[in-house]
Amino acid sequence: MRRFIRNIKSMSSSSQNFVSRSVIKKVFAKLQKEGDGAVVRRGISRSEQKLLDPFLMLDEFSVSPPAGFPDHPHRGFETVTYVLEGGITHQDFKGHKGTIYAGDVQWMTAGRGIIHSEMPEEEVNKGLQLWINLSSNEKMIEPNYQELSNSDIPKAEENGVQVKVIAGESMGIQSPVYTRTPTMFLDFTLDPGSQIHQNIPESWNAFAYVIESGEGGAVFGSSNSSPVSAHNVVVFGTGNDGVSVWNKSSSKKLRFVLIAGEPIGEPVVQYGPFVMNTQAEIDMTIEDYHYGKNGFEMAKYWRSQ
Ligand code: FJE
Ligand code: FE
Repeated sequence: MRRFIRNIKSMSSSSQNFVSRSVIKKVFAKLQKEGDGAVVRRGISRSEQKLLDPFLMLDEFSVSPPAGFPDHPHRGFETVTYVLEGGITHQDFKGHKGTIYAGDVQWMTAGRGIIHSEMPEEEVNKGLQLWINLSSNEKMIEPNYQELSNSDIPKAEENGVQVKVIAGESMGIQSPVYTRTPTMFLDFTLDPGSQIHQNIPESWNAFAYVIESGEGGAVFGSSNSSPVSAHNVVVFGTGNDGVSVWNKSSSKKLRFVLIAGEPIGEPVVQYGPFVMNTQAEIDMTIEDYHYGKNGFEMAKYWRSQ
């Protein structure tokens, strides 16, 4: 009931009793090479994994043919690909194939194993890819896809704020995505001069990633904190009601994603695209991949077209 009352409060423009989390770290996502000739801005990497459990990686990608992410494996986590411009075609070793375009989301549970390619469709292809860890009892589940086209994603607008609810709930609307690790993934656009107060469960880890902002526009946590520019990850401390955000630009919209999740609290051992709990499990995964076992049966035969 208390949670419900708070939600109502967060939806209204008055915010007298809303206590925002504060910003504990900012990380500028530097350019780096990944895949085959592709360039990504990596906002979350190993150094943020403890602070941001269950999140393992956030890449803002920009890729043009012939560059891309050709055949590679994953095990032990989920990848969420959100296209901002252009399109990405994926093909996997089980015959799954499809293209997602601007505004579409692919929520892929790699589970025990996927081998796939992710290649650009158009001249300019941009988006975000988030990696979410799975708990030890879900790392070896069957792979699964949830694909949402732009029109399937619930949207709401209120007081100059638009939200697309990719996972979780905001402004009283809910995403159809099933999150094995409880996750909130919201895409906000704030008109100049507008503000939001978004509830987040107290124990969840949370961050924002600024996609675009006018000079001095993006203000997080408290209205007098220093503004954040585009391509920065903003890590919030836990506790309190959620996060407050202001667009202080007088002319430009502010667009950012707000992502939060329930921490898993287990050891993380990562070897590139394999994420398990122990080194022994990583050694086993490398062996499974090499010999085509325990979910990687098709590894020896399959190549993308
Ligand atoms: C990867 C090789 C890869 N960031 N952002 C090794 F190709 C990849 C990989 C990606 C990726 C794909 C898309 Cl569509 C967007 C990405 C990395 O596929 F993660 C590792 N470790
Ligand atoms: Fe991949």
